[in-house]
Amino acid sequence: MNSAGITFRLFASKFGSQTTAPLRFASSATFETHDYKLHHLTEPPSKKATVTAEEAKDYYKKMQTIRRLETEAGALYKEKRIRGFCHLYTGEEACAVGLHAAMDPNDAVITSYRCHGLAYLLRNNVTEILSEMTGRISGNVYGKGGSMHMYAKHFFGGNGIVGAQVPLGAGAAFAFKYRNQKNVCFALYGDGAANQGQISEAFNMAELWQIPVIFVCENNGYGMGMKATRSSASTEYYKRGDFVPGIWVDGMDILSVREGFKYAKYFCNSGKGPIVVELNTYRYVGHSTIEKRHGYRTEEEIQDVRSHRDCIVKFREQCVQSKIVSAEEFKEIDKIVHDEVTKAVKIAREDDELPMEGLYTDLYKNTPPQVVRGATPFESVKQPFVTTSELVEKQLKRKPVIF
Ligand SMILES: Cc1ncc(C[n+]2csc(CCOP(=O)(O)OP(=O)(O)O)c2C)c(N)n1
Ligand SMILES: [Mg+2]
Repeated sequence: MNSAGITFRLFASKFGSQTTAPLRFASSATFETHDYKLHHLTEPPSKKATVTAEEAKDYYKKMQTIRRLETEAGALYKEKRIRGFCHLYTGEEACAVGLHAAMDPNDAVITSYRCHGLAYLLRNNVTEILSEMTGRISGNVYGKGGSMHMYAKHFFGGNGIVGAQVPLGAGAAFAFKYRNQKNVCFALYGDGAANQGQISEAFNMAELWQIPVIFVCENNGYGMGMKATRSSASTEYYKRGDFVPGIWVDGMDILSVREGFKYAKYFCNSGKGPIVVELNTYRYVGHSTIEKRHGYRTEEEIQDVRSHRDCIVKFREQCVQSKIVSAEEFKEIDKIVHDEVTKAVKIAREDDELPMEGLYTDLYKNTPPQVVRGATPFESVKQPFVTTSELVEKQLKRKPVIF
C-alpha cells in the first residue's frame, strides 16, 4: 500500500518528447510498514513510512552495493585470495541499511564477525572493505585485521567471539549516559548468540543502570548449521530481555527496519534505558564461505525466501509501482554499483601487502618506540614506526586511513 507524495518533478519534457516514460514522477511516497510485535511496550512505531525519491535511490544503492561486494568476496575466497574466515551478509542487507538510515552519525555501533555491510556503510568505501579481506594496504586497517575486524570512528567492529560484542556495546552506551550525551549504541548479535549468559548479564546491567543501548538480535534463523528452534527454548528473541522492553521487526523490509530503529532510538533517548530489537531476517549463503553445502536446510527454503521476501527486489518493486523511482533509474544505479565494486576488486587483488615492518606497529597506544623481543628467533627489533599509519605515510608515501 502506498500513496504518492504531494510534490512532483518533471520526468520528461512535455514538448515533443518521443519517450514512453511517464511525464511526471512523485518525489516521495508513503508506505505502510509491516506489523510489529511488542514486549512490555504499548504504542507500536508508526505504521506509515515516507520515503523521498533520493532516499529510495540511496537505500537501494547501499543494499545493492553490499550484495555485490559480498558476491565478489565469495568469489575472491574461492580463488584463495581471501584466507581464513569470511562470513557474508547476503540476504540481510535491509537490516544494516535500515539501521544506518535511522542512526545519528555520533551513535555507536558494534557487531559480530558478519560485519562487512555495516563497515561499508560507516566508511562509505568499498575498496577498504574488499582490500581488508585480501590483506592489502588499501584495507580498512591496512590488511591487518581481515574479514572480521573492520572499524570506523563510532564502529567498534567486527568481533569474532560470539556474543562478546554485546557487553562491550552496553559499555559504549554507558559512556554516552556518563557524558550526558544523547546518543545510543546499537549492539548487534545473532539468534545463536542470544542464548549466551553474557547477553543476559548485559541486559541486567543495562536495565539496572538505564543505559541507552539498543540490543539488536539479527535472527537469520540459524547459528552455523543449527536451526533456531533446535537451539533456543524460546525463539521470541524480542522478549528474551524479560524486563527489557522489546520489539519484533520484519528485517526483510527496509522501511519497517528504519521506522523500528527510529522508535527504539526515541525510546532510549527519552531516558527509558535499553530496548531489544529483533530483526527477522535470512542469510542466503552458508554460515561462512568454507561451508560446502547446506545440509541443515533445503534449497527450496532458500529459493522461497529469495522469491517472496528478498529485501532488494521487494523494495525496487515497491518504488517502481509507486512511481518514485523508475526501472531505468534502478538499472543506472545497478551499473554504477557494478563499476564501483569491479574497480574495488581490482585494487583488492593487485595492491601490495604491508612490508614486514608492519608486524611491529600499533602494539601500544601513545608510547615511544618499543623494543620487540623475539621478532625473529635470533633478534629483537626496535619499532621503526609506532603506528601503521606512520609507516604507510612516511615509508610508503601513501595516504593513511583516518577514522
Ligand atoms: C564463544 C564462541 N563460541 C563459538 C564460536 C563458533 N561460532 C562462530 S559463529 C557461531 C554461530 C553464531 O550464530 P548466530 O549468533 O546466529 O549468528 P549468525 O552467524 O547467524 O549471524 C558459532 C557457534 C565462536 N566464534 N565463539
Ligand atoms: Mg543466526
